[in-house]
Amino acid sequence: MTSIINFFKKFKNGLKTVAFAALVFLAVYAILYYSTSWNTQPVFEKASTGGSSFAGSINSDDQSLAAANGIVLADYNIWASQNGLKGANAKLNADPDGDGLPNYLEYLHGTDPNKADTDGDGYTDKQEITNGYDPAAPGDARPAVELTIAKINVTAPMVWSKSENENDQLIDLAIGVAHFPQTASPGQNGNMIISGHSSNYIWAKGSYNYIFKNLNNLIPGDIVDVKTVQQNGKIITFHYKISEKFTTVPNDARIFEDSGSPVLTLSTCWPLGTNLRRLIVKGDLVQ
Ligand SMILES: [Ca+2]
Ligand SMILES: [Ca+2]
Repeated sequence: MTSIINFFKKFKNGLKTVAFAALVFLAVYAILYYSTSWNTQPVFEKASTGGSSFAGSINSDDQSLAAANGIVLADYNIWASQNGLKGANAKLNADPDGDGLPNYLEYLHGTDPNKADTDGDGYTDKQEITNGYDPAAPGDARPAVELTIAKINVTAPMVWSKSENENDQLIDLAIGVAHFPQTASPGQNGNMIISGHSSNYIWAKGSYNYIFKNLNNLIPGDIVDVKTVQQNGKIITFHYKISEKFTTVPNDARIFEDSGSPVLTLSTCWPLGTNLRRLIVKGDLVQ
């Protein structure tokens, strides 16, 4: 009988111990739950509406890449999911089709992240973008480009000049500012040279005869925007921050200098009303 009573006493004490241990566990868990960030989801996952496998591959590098390029991760996530990208292949800087163009640029350009040559014209997406062609339109289609310099009230279409011949250039300058052939494309590595009129004969045709007349008002730090519009409607705007300004002779090697980094060179005739010299304004690509 005594042993039965002892058994129940021990059993009762055992229950007390288990109950106590459970209380301690719950208390510790509650403290940790509310005192750590375990209960908070990464910002991306809160915004995510896409596949769950993708969310796990996003890290802080992806988040900063997205922020630097104006990408809303929730939208990117939907796009990645629609294109069947999972795990490591869904990361912003992954390149599942091996065309050299990371996913976030495929997203911005509206190209196929699983197809190196989206428009099937024999050139990879990266080749086309690097050389200023529309990666989502076959053949030699160029994106439409608009140059905007808010400070001096300039907005003009950029003409992709095909010839270095001066007379051909004048035809292009009548309808906008002119991209000098074989120089870098918007946002790409190299020196992109764009020229515009600062003055012209009063009888000259065209709406852009004085487009760069106030170029001399720019100073280092001012911003020039170069907007590209593809046929699929994708718009990407590149920003260049003015770094230097000088006047020189028309064939000065400094105008054409190419260090490989993305630089914009704006050129116009100087002094106003003459063709003697060039006013040169240079800028570096910024985010
Ligand atoms: Ca790619
Ligand atoms: Ca292509």
